Amino acid sequence: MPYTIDAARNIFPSTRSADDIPATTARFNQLNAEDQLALIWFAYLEMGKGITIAAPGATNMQFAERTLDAIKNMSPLDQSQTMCDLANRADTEVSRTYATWTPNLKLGFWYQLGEMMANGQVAPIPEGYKLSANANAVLQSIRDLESGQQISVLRNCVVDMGYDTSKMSGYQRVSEPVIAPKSVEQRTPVSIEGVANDTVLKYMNNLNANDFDALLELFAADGALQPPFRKPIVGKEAILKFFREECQNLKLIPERGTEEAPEDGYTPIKVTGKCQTPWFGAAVGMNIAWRFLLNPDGKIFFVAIDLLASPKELLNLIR
Ligand code: 45D
Repeated sequence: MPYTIDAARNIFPSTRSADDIPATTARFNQLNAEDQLALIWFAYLEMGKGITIAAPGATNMQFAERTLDAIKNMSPLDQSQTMCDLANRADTEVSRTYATWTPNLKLGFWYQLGEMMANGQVAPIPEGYKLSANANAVLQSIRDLESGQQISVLRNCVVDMGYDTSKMSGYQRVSEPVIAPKSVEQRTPVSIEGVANDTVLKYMNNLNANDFDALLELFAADGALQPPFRKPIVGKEAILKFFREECQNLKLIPERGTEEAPEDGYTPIKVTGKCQTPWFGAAVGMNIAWRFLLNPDGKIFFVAIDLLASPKELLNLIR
């Protein structure tokens, strides 16, 4: 019987992902807007002592520029209100514009707002702001996470803000420009202890080179990719859109893996290792598992990317 995507999601079921991330995100989303903004501010300040975030490039921010300027020109009261509206997912012009942006644009926008809050151009979190007991508990949970999990929670919080796109019609999604793939001389091929499979190696190398067209060739027509804590993205067109919007300049550092015997022609392969985001570079290495299922033609029928519960999981290659 050929595999379904639902069945494929369960390959290597002993893989433990970092469930604290969705749990903490859900608790954050229960807080009121003032608490949300203040909590992120405090978390961001504390994290900033240990790791530096890379400023987004100017070309990448051109789409958020008008909104940032509009906020800069508001009264401090309106600035605070605008930020609360974003956290409340209120129906305002700024919240609607924000909702059309890709995650990286949303992060870059908040990066700039944070700078402006620090230098006095935008209303800061009031001095002496006291978090509610619930908000304090969420902040403590974030402190207790490893850094790769902390930045994942922050990213989730930012991505969830703004008006609900499902209530908007006829809008155009706004994303950063797509950069050219790395030239052949600039590429450094990966090697994976225990895995020599060509499709898997090419997956890593093409993603590291931003070569999304070549990467897409590795997928089956009905193939799917499941990002951490998300539903599978199904079909080549949707996968290419995802790569262009959310996967530029990632660094995949696979370490080891295992290739199982095919079942009905479908080969399960698990790889573990690190992944770096351009926002934090080598300062934050996220512990990742890739769970591949290749079809009888050697194409990717399914791949799940999991953020692992702990570094110990990097050694878990059992079925
Ligand atoms: O509200 O193989 C203030 C895939 C206070 C692709 C603020 C992948 C007020 C396939 C501080 C101003 C992508 C799935 C806010 C692999 C306020 C594949 C600002 C995995 C919000 C491996 C806050 C990739 C700010 C992965 C500026 C796992 C926060 C990538 C900034 C993971 C937070 C990337 C930032 C992650 C977080 C990036 C920049 C988790 C970035 C996180």
